[in-house]
Amino acid sequence: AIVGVGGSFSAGKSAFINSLFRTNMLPEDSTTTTAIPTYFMNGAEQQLLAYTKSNQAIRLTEKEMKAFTHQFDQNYHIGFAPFIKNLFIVNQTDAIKQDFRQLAFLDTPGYSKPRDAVKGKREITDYEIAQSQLRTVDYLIWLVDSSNTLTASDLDFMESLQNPCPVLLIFTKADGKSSQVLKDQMAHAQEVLQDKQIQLYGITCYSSKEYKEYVGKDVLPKFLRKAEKEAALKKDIKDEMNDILQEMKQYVEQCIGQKSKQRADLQEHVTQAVDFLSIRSLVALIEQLDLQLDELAESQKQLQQVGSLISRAIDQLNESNL
Ligand SMILES: Nc1nc2c(ncn2[C@@H]2O[C@H](COP(=O)(O)OP(=O)(O)O)[C@@H](O)[C@H]2O)c(=O)[nH]1
Ligand SMILES: [Mg+2]
Repeated sequence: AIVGVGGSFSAGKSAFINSLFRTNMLPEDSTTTTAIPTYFMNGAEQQLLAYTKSNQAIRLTEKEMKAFTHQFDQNYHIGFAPFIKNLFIVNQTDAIKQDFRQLAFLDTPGYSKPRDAVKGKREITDYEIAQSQLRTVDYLIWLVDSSNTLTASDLDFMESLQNPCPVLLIFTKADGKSSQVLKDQMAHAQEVLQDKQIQLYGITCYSSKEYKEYVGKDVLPKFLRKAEKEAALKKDIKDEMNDILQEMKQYVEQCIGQKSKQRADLQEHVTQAVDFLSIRSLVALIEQLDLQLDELAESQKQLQQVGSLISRAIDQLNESNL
């Protein structure tokens, strides 16, 4: 099952997932957001895949991924987010340490208010990216920085998902806060959530720094155990990830179909062209398409390969656990 992790910019989503997995694979930052929706799961081997907006699948080494998500950002003040649709991270773990067998976590961009529509042309905002990705999750963990409070835009966003899944609300960065402050936060949240179209499972406070829950007692582990148990009865996480990759593969296939058709049309024009100049520009276009078709074919191979690598990593982990 997929556990979506949402919340406003800098709520502590990446730090939260890192703390659950006891890793630092996801970049934590107070200045830039995670602009790339990232699936994070356990496996016996590390696997990293980036799926680009032009439908290329690229396997990355850890160094490459870190360079992209950390240094690239710091050095050039531009993320590689504009080019990447999704990241898939299989976190290498061993059977003893492993907690999550049937759950993949989805780190989402911190949403902010949708940017005003520019006439005619409109950019897809982080808000819409987070929204579309969180619509389909099986469980939702919603994070609020305990230095702020649960806001109307948090509530609007959650309601707008129209996802009937159980929601766990967590006040993050609880370290260093007085328990009275945290209790007040929770009480306020309980109150404003009452008549909302949200399936509230519970509310708690947590410190990702200390791996520790505050005020609430084992609310988080209970929620995760419930999710894990229910997920085991539904669909295998391996199949679920393969479904997601399958969808991407189908999309790539569609692109290949379209471009092949364009190519055939151009070819047809070449045979009918009369002057040398138009033949030359048509041929140049065909060459461009050929390059794109090569890349798409390579992308299909990568998606296929990563699909089986993810499956294998999950399988091996579960076998070693029997
Ligand atoms: N003290 C403290 N700081 C935290 C905690 N979780 C996150 N932070 C800090 O809050 C900032 C934003 O965290 P990040 O996970 O990147 O937020 P995101 O934008 O929601 O993914 C970072 O500077 C983190 O170091 C926590 O539990 N305690
Ligand atoms: Mg983040």
